[in-house]
Amino acid sequence: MATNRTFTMLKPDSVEKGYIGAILEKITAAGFKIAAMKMTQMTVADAKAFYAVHSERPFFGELVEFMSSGPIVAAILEKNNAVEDFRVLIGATNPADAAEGTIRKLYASSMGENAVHGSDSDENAAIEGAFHFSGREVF
Ligand code: IDP
Ligand code: MG
Repeated sequence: MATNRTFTMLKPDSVEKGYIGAILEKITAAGFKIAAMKMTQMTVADAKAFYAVHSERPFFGELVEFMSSGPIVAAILEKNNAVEDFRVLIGATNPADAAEGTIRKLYASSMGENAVHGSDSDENAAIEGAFHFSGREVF
């Protein structure tokens, strides 16, 4: 069954390059409502915990270093079929493979520094949202 919420992060590359406004505009123009949002920075320990599922992958160290390197914008987004529709909006992990008009095609520079995170399942959307937000921060 389709859920109505997903979780995203505008990654450190997006924040550093000044793309917060442009990316949020794409997200809201696509019909997502913002249920929670904050600028924050993950510690190395936070990034290791958030991406624990990837701990055996060869890029894990690079990923943890990058994701803890600067501020991010974390958000919970609401829309019918949110998880699947948001993955379509952001495009493929590697921006070279991302479809025209997707956020990664427009704003990502590499496989690692790929502008945005999007949850891959309803279950992970709930886990990832709870990682970053307390109950009083979600509307
Ligand atoms: P996704 O973000 O499209 O779901 P995942 O396979 O879940 O992609 O990988 C999580 C993140 O790890 C990616 O968004 C990217 O930042 C990073 N990553 C994935 N594969 C590589 C790689 O081969 N080299 C460097 N970083 C990678
Ligand atoms: Mg993923």
